[in-house]
Amino acid sequence: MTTMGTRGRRWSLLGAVVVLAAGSTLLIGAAGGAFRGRPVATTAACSAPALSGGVVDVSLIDMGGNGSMMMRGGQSGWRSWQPGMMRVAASTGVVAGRTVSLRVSNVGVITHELVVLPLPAGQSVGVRQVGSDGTVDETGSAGEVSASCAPGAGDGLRPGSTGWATLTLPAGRYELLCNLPGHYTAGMYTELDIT
Ligand SMILES: [Cu+2]
Repeated sequence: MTTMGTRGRRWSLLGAVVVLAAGSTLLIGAAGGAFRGRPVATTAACSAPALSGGVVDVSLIDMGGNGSMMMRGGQSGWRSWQPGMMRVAASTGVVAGRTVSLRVSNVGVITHELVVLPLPAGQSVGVRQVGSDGTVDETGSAGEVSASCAPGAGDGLRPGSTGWATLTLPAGRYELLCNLPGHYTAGMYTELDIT
């Protein structure tokens, strides 16, 4: 939570931090080229700049890569993920005020993302219909964090990296979820309410 007293100072630091974040992205891009062809277990750690509004820290968690421990009945790919093997953990389930910043860290070993979908009245998290491709319908998405060491949408939040987004959300209930194939059914969802 940001107090009025620290807000001004945080904003004054924002410019410098953004420059640093941009530099980190360039370094990671260079590292990706150097290590192309090798499995990338982690990427360089990075941190988000100062963020406005109510800040929610989100961790994306998995119990390991697509290896033998994740296999089910000899199946491979997303169908091998079992419920409970992945998780979205948020630092709070309720934010007061419509400006919400999501600071999302991938602490797992495979790529994830975070999508914000409004929850229909009376609907619980984790019950959306999953298509044959292992994903849910993102129609009506209120935002996404899926870039490594950068804000907003990208090609996925790589292991060890952080992404972020500041959203203006109408009051209501939302579901934060990872919509990579099979990750929703593996347990990657949680509720965030805006009051
Ligand atoms: Cu995921």
